[in-house]
Amino acid sequence: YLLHLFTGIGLICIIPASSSAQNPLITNQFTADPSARVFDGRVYVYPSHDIRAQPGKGRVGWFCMEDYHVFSSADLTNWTDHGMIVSQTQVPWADPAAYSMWAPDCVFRNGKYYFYFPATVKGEGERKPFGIGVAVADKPYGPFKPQAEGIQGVRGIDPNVFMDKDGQAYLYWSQGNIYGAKLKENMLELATEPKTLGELPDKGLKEGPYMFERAGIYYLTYPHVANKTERLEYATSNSPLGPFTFKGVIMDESASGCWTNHHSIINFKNQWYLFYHDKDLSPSFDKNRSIRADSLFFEKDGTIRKVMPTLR
Ligand code: FUB
Repeated sequence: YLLHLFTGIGLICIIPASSSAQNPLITNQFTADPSARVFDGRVYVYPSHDIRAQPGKGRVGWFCMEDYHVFSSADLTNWTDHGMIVSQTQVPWADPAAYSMWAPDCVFRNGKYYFYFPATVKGEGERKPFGIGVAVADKPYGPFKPQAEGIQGVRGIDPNVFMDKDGQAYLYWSQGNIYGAKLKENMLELATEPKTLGELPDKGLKEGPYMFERAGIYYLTYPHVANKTERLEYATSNSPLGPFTFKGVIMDESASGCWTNHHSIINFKNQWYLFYHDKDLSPSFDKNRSIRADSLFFEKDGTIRKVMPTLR
């Protein structure tokens, strides 16, 4: 059962976990591309929201997303759906009928929450490029106000923002390859020219970047089509903009039932976790995905042990 509560912000839905199931984390809708963050002792997950395309609504057989929800949990078991936070019809620069609200991210800085999302730019003819926009809120669950324009100088998908210890913020995104740049203090503009990040595998689509730092090592993690479907890989550097050196695989392609995989990595209560997705609630259609989480471990030398998905 689901418990719905009306609040000043929107419809909140508390999703009780069943007694034993851990994965998938969310069962009241399809979710994908989970960007997990820890804010004030709770885990907030900002996923894509897959729906089923129909004639006249998205491209049948393809990804179809019109909005975003945010979910939170204090224990990674009981999740609250805080409701819709941004919709394609609220973004002034985005095509309001493109159904292309792909993988987002959210970070906290100077008392504000900055939500980064890709969407199709309206009015650019047949090319239909993706841009990346920002919506700003005072709370991690909104209300979020989308900026009037997308980030200038960025075309691509899968935004990820990394806040370094010195307070410098970096934006990463993908457009076939992975790009990165410094963000200005306002979190809304690039401070440097976009650049590629070093010695990543040169063949095969790389997307979904996620950056984190541990013990002075910067980890650039990303899905890569090394063979037929995506696997999660990582590269390391001593600097957030590289050059990065390829290190290995975090999750094999054979571990996933989807063509895509997309992830984030957090430390919560002294345990590292990998958030990723599969198609648990839609076994026969891998564009209707569901998010999962599993523990992640480091070896003594800083390398990442491969994660094997668990369902319970
Ligand atoms: O969810 C749509 C796209 O699929 C994402 O942007 C990619 O990372 C892949 O997961």
